[in-house]
Amino acid sequence: MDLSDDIVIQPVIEVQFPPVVKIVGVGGCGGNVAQHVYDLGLKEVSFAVCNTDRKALRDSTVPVKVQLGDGLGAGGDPEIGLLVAERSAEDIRHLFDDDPQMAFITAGLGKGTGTGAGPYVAQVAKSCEILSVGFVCLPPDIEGERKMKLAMRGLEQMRKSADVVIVVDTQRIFDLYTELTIEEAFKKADDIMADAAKAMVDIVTKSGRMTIDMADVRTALRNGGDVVMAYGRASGENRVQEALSNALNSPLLLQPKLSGAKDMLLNVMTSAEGSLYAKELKSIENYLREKQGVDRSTNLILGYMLDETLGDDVSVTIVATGLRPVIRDRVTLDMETNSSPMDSSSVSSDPHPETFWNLGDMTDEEMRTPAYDRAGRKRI
Ligand SMILES: Nc1nc2c(ncn2[C@@H]2O[C@H](COP(=O)(O)OP(=O)(O)OP(=O)(O)O)[C@@H](O)[C@H]2O)c(=O)[nH]1
Ligand SMILES: [Mg+2]
Repeated sequence: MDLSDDIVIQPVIEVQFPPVVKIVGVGGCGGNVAQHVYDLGLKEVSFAVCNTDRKALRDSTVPVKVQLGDGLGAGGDPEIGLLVAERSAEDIRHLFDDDPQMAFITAGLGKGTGTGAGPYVAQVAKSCEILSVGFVCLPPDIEGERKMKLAMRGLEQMRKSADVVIVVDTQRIFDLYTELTIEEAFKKADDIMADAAKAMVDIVTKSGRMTIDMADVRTALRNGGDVVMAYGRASGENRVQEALSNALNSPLLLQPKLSGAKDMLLNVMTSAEGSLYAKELKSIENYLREKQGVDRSTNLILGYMLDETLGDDVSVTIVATGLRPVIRDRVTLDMETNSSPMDSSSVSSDPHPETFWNLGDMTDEEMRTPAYDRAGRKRI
């Protein structure tokens, strides 16, 4: 008998899995952050950039690009940023055709494109049933009060549009790292974004004894508001405490402590060789209770997974919701109340109720209708 009669050779089918995370950079800053993370070559992450600035799009090596408007910029006006994004609604929707589980929409707030179009893109991701994370950078003091005010309004808008928001305060980076060049300082913000994306990919792709899966992440983050995502790694006798403190004592975290967190995902990873000891688990609990003031009201989801690249190290990733960032303690932003120190929750009321600032309440149908039609006027 000819052996080949019985053997059915299956064709090799290449299965393309959707990426875990998509990073969409909106505007100049957003595009820079996305570019930096793209250059790191992370697995399971797809990338796109949207901008009103054709030059910036031309210079980007991120493979998917959406030009908003005529390509000549938004002139620092968030309403223009929003209008041109609405006109490109279909292109923006197609950005999510690769069906990621989570999308980070990254934008610098205070000018036109990121502030206006960033929340819109975040809302589109959310309307596609993708967990939508806004990752925003606030302007440094030197750019003045007007930019900061616009930024705070953009932040409120992002809070309405995305499931959760991570805030990076660029001025804080400049204050802390006075000896760094501007480029190096910006890279600090880029690194926070990269760590957050990597942490999410690890959570979803690694396996282990106690896994956290995407459903857990969704439960914790759906409409979770402001979120802390922190990552730390350490080795040695006190590796667990040190990894936790590397993650949580970062001066760039705008939430001073985790006490009061609503939901918390805590993912611990080691290699099989460097496995976690029971006493180390106890010291994690002690650290969170004693040093961070986390009590039993926080819904803690614990994961323990294996990553063979870690050797003797332990890594911890913490994602906590329900903690408002403390944004600045020296800039007075609310002219009416003159209140300082300022928490971002005290942003004053909305001067443009008909357009930009009401995006969060829009229906899907309204999202596809340009604002100039909704408001009965043409701006551009
Ligand atoms: N952290 C960080 N902030 C940046 C970067 N580039 C710009 N910014 C800040 O982000 C804010 C918004 O700036 P851009 O992103 O350039 O503005 P845009 O969204 O392109 O808006 P228009 O140019 O008006 O269309 C400003 O306050 C900048 O200081 C960057 O690479 N990293
Ligand atoms: Mg720009």
